[in-house]
Amino acid sequence: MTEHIEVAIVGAGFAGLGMAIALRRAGRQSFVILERAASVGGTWRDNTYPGVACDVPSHLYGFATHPNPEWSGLYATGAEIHRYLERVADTEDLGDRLRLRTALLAARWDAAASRWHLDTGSGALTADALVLACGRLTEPSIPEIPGLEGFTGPIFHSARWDHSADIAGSRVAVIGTGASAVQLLPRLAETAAHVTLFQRTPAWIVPRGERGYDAAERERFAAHPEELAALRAALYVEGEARYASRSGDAAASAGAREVALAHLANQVPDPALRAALSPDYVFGCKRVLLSDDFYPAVASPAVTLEPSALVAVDGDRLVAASGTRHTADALVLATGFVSQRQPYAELVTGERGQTLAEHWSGGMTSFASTVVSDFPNMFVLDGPNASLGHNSSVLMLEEQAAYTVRALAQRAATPGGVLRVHPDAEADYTAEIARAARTTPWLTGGCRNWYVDRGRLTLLWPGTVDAFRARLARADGSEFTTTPARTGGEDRRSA
Ligand code: N01
Repeated sequence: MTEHIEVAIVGAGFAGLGMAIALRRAGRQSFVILERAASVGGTWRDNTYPGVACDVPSHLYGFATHPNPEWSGLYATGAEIHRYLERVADTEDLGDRLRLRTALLAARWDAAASRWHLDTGSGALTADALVLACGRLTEPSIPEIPGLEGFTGPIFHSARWDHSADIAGSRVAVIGTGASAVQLLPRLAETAAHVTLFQRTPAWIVPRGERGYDAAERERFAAHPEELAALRAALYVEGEARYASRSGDAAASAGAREVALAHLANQVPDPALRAALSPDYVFGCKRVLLSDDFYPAVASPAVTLEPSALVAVDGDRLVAASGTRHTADALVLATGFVSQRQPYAELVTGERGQTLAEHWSGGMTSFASTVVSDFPNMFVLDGPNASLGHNSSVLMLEEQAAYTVRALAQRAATPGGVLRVHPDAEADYTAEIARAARTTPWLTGGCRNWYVDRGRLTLLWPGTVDAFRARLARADGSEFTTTPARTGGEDRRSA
């Protein structure tokens, strides 16, 4: 007999665990979390590059339901966040609901039984509802560069760090200057013989203001949860205020730009190097980075900045778009992720026999950033228009999980009900996003960023977290038709 559960969650990173917590709090116990890896943690399990850390303040980058007085500093390290997520899974006592080493191979809407049929690496199961919490920055983007496969030394992506490769004392080339590169470059510069940094586009970088919490502060947070809650609330307000400078408000972005340029001037005395590190596009168009040690590392004798893209590889020689050739023993690709074409979308087939990837062939769309027409009883977290450039993305997925719980309650009100979001609701929401994004720097700022797919903002939410919460609160359930399930042939059994 095929196992049947109410909700199958795919992915045990922040989103999947957040969904499980929300279901628990709503009294829904019939769920499983399928996780292809051997532990929870998602991005914080997979990214182990030197210097990996979060650029959102730690006390805001966690679940509201699981405050953590133990964070070591204003910004947590990647390993610390991974441990936090493991602790959350333990505290929530997920037990056999957490199916590790269980990859989703295919999910298909079974119209006859009105349920999802899932093939996994550990057998089949059926579910009334499917929650895709697979992450948006999981699949490394490997640039198509002639000769790359023939590079003679160790070569790996920042999110697949090869700790067995002994690159200390080597000449290392780093490709890219995004959030991952600015964190790993200063650490590599400390141990490598030399680092060559290929920068296709300079980033806007503001001071990070890193600081640790001492034992007395951590004890106080533990003893006074109200202080911790007040700190979280203050960090939230600070984060929301940042939206103006990222989204094109003239005064706010001019102020933030000045801060970034002063930071560059303070840390890079050489005018030619400073010019090479100066962005020529609007502040906020790409993710604004936080770093206190990137510029000093680039300005040090340990690093050479190549201010152009890597265009070809010939053995251990790296050819830049400028025509300059560099030699390297090891190559680190800090080249980002495939975000516009999510691999999980290939695995999911809706009621018209179309895959989610086909539905999204013109770019991701949804209603409420969470539900998609022709995919009944399906919810996507961290998918279309759910990313943020100004505040903690955990806040977004908590809102999405709350919306999903509400929708599941609506479904439950019709015995065995099937929720179908109206295509018009999806089209209207997509148009609403397009209107809100039209004049923002993400579309008009003159940069290339991973938020945009063929001229449409498909990954970033063009608003504050408050606005997202208010938008989801306005979704009153009329976006769905709810119909009773057809009688299924199989027995139902709860996990
Ligand atoms: O990736 P990216 P990332 N030659 O896509 C460059 C999150 N994150 O891993 O800008 C030279 O930003 C490419 O150049 P260009 C965060 O959301 C969060 O750094 O396209 N360069 C770019 O510089 C972030 O936004 C944290 O012109 C080449 C870089 O590769 C997201 O992850 C920490 C090239 C890719 O940058 C992705 O960040 C880390 C070539 N041939 C990451 N090809 C937190 O702290 C590509 N590039 C929360």
